[in-house]
Amino acid sequence: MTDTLRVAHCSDIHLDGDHYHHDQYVNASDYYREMFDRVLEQMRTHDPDIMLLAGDLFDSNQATTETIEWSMELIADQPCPVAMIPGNHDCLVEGGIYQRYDFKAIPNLTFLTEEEGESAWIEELGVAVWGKGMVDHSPNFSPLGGCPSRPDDCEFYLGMGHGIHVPHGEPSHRSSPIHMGEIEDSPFDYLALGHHHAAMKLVTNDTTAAYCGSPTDTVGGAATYAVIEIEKNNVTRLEILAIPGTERD
Ligand SMILES: [Mn+2]
Repeated sequence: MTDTLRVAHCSDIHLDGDHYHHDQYVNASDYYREMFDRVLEQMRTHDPDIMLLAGDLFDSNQATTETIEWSMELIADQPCPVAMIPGNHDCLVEGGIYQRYDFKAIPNLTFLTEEEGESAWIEELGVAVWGKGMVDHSPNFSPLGGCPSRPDDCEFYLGMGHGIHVPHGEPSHRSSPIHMGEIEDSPFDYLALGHHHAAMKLVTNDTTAAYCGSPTDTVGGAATYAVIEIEKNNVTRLEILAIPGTERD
């Protein structure tokens, strides 16, 4: 078992999106697919023990069969365990992608889909990972609500959540709120967040969390992902990194 857990965190890929058109792509969806491929390639350069995908892999539940099957093969091809939650764009609606395609059959993928939240173990790493499956992106959905305390026998405890960051003192009428107080009180060594496309580090005395940004949106200044190193209850590295060549002037 490892003493230092290396984590690579990506979110908000929005496969089959059509928000960005680039001259070099005939179809907008080609851009999203290429950037998912490229961010995984970048993440692999850090030799991660585990990859986390924190929601919105797809831009909508109308993604094409070709893109869905391509993404399943790409996830399966990664050389390490991958943990994933759905987001608001690919939430667990009736007839949605994750009902039609069995992502849980991907051997290296831990897909957390319970509406009340669920924990899974990646035994070979001593990792427990917790997350929720979003069904309804509404003010009533609390992405971190009810997260369980740290299991006694895990070496590393990871959390995942997809929703809007609510700083201290702000009203909470937004859908899928993640309050700063909840982040501070959360029991995880690292909390991987998704939904904001601009990366944001949220580090307190007790918890290290981050929105890693998006590999397909440069709203935060570049297309980004995060790399984290954890040494037994102590995060020693949290870096937001840009996919080379995506930095905006
Ligand atoms: Mn989202």
